[in-house]
Amino acid sequence: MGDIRNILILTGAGISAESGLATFRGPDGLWEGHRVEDVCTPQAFRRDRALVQSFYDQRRAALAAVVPNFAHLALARLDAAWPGELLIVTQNVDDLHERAGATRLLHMHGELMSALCLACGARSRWSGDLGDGPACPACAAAGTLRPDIVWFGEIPYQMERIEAALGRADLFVSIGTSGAVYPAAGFVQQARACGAATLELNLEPSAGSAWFEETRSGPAGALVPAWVDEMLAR
Ligand code: BV8
Repeated sequence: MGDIRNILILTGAGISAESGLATFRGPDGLWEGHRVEDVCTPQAFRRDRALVQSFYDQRRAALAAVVPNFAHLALARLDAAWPGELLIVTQNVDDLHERAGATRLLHMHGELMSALCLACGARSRWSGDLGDGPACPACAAAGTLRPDIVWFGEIPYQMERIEAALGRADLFVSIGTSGAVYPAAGFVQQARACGAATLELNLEPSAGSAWFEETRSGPAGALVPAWVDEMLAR
């Protein structure tokens, strides 16, 4: 691996698994509780608002009972110490990266702890339920708040910022994602096309493993701290 200054790190549900949050496609996957079409599309929200609101209300409430794991803490340590550019692009909607101390971070698929107003478009920090139709903090309209989550068919947040970072990256690292959902699953190809080195840290090979120059298999709680130690020793 040549000289590395700019790092882009993509994370998925696998990095939060050891904190006790279910992944989407594992044996206990969230989706198995629901068909994805029933809870993760705008159509589902229009068809059964109460079901979708309660699905996200339950997940938002569950955050209070979990804490960041060694993988989140190691990435925050790298974020604080790395002198070059570093950006954590997470597909996760939990707040564990922030709670571990990461700052150079963006949620491309939104956040459980944020509510989006269908009336005024404002995004507000939110920790309670949305199912009971609370008023929007910005425009006071009642019953217009939806989860600030990017559903299938919706455009992920901050794509321009992500594309720009991919173009500058010397190293692209993917942690705990199955590579099942686009555009995130295509980032490794874009990074390679721009000359970045590529590394996958995952419990098992993912759909995109063949695109990575190096893949390491194991739990993120062990692989990520070891990798961060390597980077900070360079
Ligand atoms: C868009 C928020 C246009 C919701 C999510 C046909 C072909 C290609 C694409 C499409 C197609 N038809 C439709 C599309 C587009 C579609 C898509 O990709 N569909 C797929 C299903 C084919 N995508 C979209 O609609 C996206 N929008 O395309 O807009 C556009 C694009 C660009 C520019 C302009 C316009 C929007 C998709 C967003 C959906 N929202 N999440 C919520 O959280 O409730 S998706 C959700 O699943 C995640 O956010 C993540 O992105 C995705 C995959 O989940 P993972 O995080 O990877 O988790 P998973 O369970 O799958 O895997 C866990 C991994 O961890 C496993 O590999 C496992 O081995 C590993 N692991 C487990 N334990 C550990 C571990 N690893 C380490 N340690 C452990 N302990």
